[in-house]
Amino acid sequence: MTTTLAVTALLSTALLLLVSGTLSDGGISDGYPIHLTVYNSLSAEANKTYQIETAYRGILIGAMTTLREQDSSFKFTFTEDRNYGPYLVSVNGVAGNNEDHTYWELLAESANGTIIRPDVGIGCFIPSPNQHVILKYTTW
Ligand code: B12
Ligand SMILES: *[C@@H]1O[C@H](CO)[C@@H](O)[C@H](O)[C@H]1NC(C)=O
Ligand SMILES: *[C@@H]1O[C@H](CO)[C@@H](O)[C@H](O)[C@H]1NC(C)=O
Repeated sequence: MTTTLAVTALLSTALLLLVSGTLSDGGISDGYPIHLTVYNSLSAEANKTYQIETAYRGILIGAMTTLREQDSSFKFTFTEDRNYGPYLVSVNGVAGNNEDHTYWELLAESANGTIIRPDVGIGCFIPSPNQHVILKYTTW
């Protein structure tokens, strides 16, 4: 009887620690907006900027997929690379290709205004709240 009680007490404590541990990780957090600019540096076409709602620490491709569902003026296609995940092929009907050495480059503005080139693709990049993300059609 005493053993059962002791074990139960121990288990409850463990469970309590587990729960409080999870909660101190932040619990359930809200998503946030980000800004996405589509910039074709190889044409005179005007930039397009969209505001997207992301999940809390969600990946960029998820926010892009939501935007595509909500706004028919925004389109994109990608292929799946086994090592690096989704490769962005086209945005709004404009596709990169190997012959012309064109591609969609992923850029992001950091908090101090510097434009960085993330070292991962759209399937791994996690935009921060209100971050300005740029999809730039360019050459390599
Ligand atoms: C050349 C190259 C490119 C070229 C590919 C041109 C071409 N068609 O040949 C260009 C300039 C287009 C490119 C673009 C990008 N790249 Co790159 N690229 C490389 C590099 C230097 C060599 C790849 C290669 O030729 N391998 C040999 C061939 C035989 O193997 P392969 O499997 O067929 O290679 C293909 C894939 O690597 C693919 N690819 C290239 N880059 C990327 C990036 C992503 C996210 C995906 C899914 C696929 C992919 O294109 C290659 C040719 O088809 C590698 C680094 C390295 N030294 O390996 C980085 C590398 C693969 N690229 C990387 C990145 C981050 C990018 C960009 C996201 C950069 C950016 N911020 O815009 C973009 C992709 C954006 C998009 N549209 O989705 C990272 C990926 C890391 C990761 N875990 O996500 C690497 C590892 C470099 C790094 N920074 O560490 N890249
Ligand atoms: C389009 O956006 C890019 C990246 O933010 C910027 O450098 C460029 O000046 C913009 N072009 C126009 C015409 O606004
Ligand atoms: C801006 O911030 C980035 C990291 O977010 C850093 O690497 C860079 O040095 C900073 N640049 C300036 C001018 O402060």
